[in-house]
Amino acid sequence: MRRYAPILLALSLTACSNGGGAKSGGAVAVTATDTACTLGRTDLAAGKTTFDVKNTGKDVTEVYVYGEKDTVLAEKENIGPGLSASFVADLPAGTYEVACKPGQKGDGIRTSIHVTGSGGATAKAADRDVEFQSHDFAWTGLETFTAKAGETIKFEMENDGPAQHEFEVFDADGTALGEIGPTDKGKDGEVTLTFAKSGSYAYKCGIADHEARGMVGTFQVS
Ligand SMILES: [Cu+2]
Repeated sequence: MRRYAPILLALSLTACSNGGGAKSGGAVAVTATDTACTLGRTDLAAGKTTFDVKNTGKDVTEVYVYGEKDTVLAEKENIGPGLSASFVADLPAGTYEVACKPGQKGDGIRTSIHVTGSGGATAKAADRDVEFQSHDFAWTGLETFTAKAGETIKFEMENDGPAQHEFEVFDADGTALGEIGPTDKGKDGEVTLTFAKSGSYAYKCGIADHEARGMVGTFQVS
């Protein structure tokens, strides 16, 4: 940790000298219809931002924040017609895409967002990488996985298929931490997560009935 301190200091000084533009805070309104995904603003300050989603369409929708290679940094699923839902993304400086997915499928309707300043949970470099495989209907390589509180882990999943699979992680309170989104057979997916608290964390595949078929598990953070 110590060796990063000078870099973080430099970034925060830069952010201050850039003026107030990136500081405009508050929630980002996302209006999702069956054919559009409109964001209240696309310039965000680094750190935690709440996305307030309103689904004014006729279809169930979901909203994702994607990083590089479509890494899922935050998401909210199952937002019914006429309903609202909120989620928080803790983003470091960079360019991302917000996608609404009417019908909860496909690549979604995407808008680029720009984040400036210092902060954001996923800015941390991973302490270690964990590679594992998914297949129908289980994962291989996580059997003995444990972590220490405060650790940042980069999970790299290779999907041996044949079906698409996901890897969703929840903390001891049941809060979604992040996920590797739907990954096709033969493809790789990754997500970097920081485990702030100790406890029993759960993971599952959110596709169709895969959880009921056994794609669910837990690991301990001590
Ligand atoms: Cu699956």
